[in-house]
Amino acid sequence: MSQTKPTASDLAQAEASKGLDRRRFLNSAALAGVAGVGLAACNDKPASAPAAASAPPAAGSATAAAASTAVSTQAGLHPKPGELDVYYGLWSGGHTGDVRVLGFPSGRELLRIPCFVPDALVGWGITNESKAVMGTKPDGSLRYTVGDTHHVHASYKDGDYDGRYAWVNDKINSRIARMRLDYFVCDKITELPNVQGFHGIFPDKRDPVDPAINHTTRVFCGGEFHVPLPNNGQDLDKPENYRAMMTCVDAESMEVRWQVLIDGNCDLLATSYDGKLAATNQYNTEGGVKFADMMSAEKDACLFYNIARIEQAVKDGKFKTYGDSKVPVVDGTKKSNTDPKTALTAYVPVPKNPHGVNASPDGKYFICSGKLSPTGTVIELQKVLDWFDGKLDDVAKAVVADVEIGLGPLHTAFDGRGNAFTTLFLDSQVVKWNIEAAIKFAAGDKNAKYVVDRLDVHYQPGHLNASQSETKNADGKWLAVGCKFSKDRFLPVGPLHPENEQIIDISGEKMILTGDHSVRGEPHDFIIFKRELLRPKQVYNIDDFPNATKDATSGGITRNGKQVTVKMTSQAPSFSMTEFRFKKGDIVTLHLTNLDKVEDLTHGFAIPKHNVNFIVNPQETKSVTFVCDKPGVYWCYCTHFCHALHLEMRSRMIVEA
Ligand code: K7E
Ligand code: CUA
Ligand code: CA
Repeated sequence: MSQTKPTASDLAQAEASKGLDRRRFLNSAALAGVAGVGLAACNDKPASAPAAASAPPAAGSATAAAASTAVSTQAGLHPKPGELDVYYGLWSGGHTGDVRVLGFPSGRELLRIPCFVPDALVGWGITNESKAVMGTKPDGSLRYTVGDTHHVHASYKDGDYDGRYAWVNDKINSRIARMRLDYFVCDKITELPNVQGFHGIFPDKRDPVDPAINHTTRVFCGGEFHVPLPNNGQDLDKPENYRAMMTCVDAESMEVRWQVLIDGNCDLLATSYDGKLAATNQYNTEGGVKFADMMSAEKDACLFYNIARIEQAVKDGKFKTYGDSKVPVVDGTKKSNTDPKTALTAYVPVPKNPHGVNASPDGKYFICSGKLSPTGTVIELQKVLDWFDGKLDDVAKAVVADVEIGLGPLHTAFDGRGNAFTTLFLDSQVVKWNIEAAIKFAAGDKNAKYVVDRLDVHYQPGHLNASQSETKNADGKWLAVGCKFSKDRFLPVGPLHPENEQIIDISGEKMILTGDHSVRGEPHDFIIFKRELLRPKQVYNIDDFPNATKDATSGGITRNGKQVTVKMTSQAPSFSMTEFRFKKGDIVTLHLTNLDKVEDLTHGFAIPKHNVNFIVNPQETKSVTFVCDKPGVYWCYCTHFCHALHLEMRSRMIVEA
């Protein structure tokens, strides 16, 4: 025990002794940001009874989870040395622009998959291959070096993940990245036209028309910010002409298939298990550009897209294009879609400024969170389909429950046993509630106790997700919660705190908090799924690389004027060339093939003073292009520990004047 350095708990105690109530302080700080914009209730509950004050009447029996001393007995929580995790987690990295791979339930970080932003470990943004994926300017430099990933989702087959792909959004530059889940690498990035603030993303789960196609073929992308169309300097001061769109991208080709012009700002996105519907939760259906204008209407919408009808409209030529984009855009605005028989879209009214829409694993419901309203809204998908079929007179009747669950509800996960788990940002809690009981309560049965449990989390949770929650095989074992503020939960490291990804055992009636995992900022959404759904490969197939050098003797240097091509190999502990010579002004493209076939035998290749470093995994080929502008000797060396003679693994690059 240290007598000199304060620990985090010392600090917490010191603060508590100053009379500062941490939980209440956090709540009032968070509330300050939304004061005066119509928040439905005021949270002034005492810290000792966190569940009581904000609980709706129906939650009378819910007890304060802080009092719980239950201990999780589920297997896998603390894997012993050498034991593997049971689940993979794919985490968005936020504005680090990457995707993180975590093992669960241990919470161990296994890998970061660079997508939109350069990565120094693997040389993403340095190699020619990664630059081609990321996109370059005419001079060969990267078009963008910033990104903001929020939502990561994987491809489906038969309602569960098939281990082929995952997709993630870049909110800053409206790009979608695809990752191959066999090699855990980003292989394609597409920039979406006509939109800004691409936020929600979700693959379809089966084809809307062809029942034989029971896997993902499209990925839907919600555009959040309103922009002029085309956004080329016109209509700058006519916000009434600004619009957002929902975009459909082909899962295989990654080409943009079509877009839908809509009212409001798309936030999150969900897709139905039957493939027929996608939905975005819309805020700012008022179309305001100023803060107060965006919150003036009492209701916003959960906006449903009839995918088959939209694609028929595109086929029938009922679309426009904007600016330089050739992408067909159909009209999904509210005023053009009032006749259910022909409507492409349906605007289901939900309390204002919703955040988050999630599909229940039984395929029946979409749940929208209120954010500014303390409610969860349950929408029955069959009723939305009935409206499109002319069998329901008012689409608002698709809402089968709109129940109070707590302050600042954002995102919802499921246990596959009929329960929903929603993050309460302002209450710093997760609320567990039963969907069928909520529907009964909404139908008038005031004895229906829909709130099952509440648990304090630390602090201000954004996304949460449960193991397998976004598949029809939700297994109700673990719940992870991405807490946006970690405050006192970890050793202080200066002003920038890590996020706190907490893990909760949800196998029983009561939730049990089992772990805090610090993560580098700034993850948002994530998915957790069984490890057996993936079949990762640890060695590449050399034939997949057209520029591979297949043995150590067949490489070499070829010159065409100032353009020089080097083909070389690595095999522990040496490179196939120990020396190469260039002339000042040469433009060199160097292809490096790693001939090692042994799993885990990765080499690096760094060239001092030339801004080059990258790795090659077993049987992989990568290339870099650089200019020899400074005569001298440069020791190229292996940066990735590979062998007892790793330090000796180098080549002498000579640049003659
Ligand atoms: Cu709630 Cu971008 Cu999914 Cu963040 S969003 S938390
Ligand atoms: Cu090769 Cu280190
Ligand atoms: Ca934070």
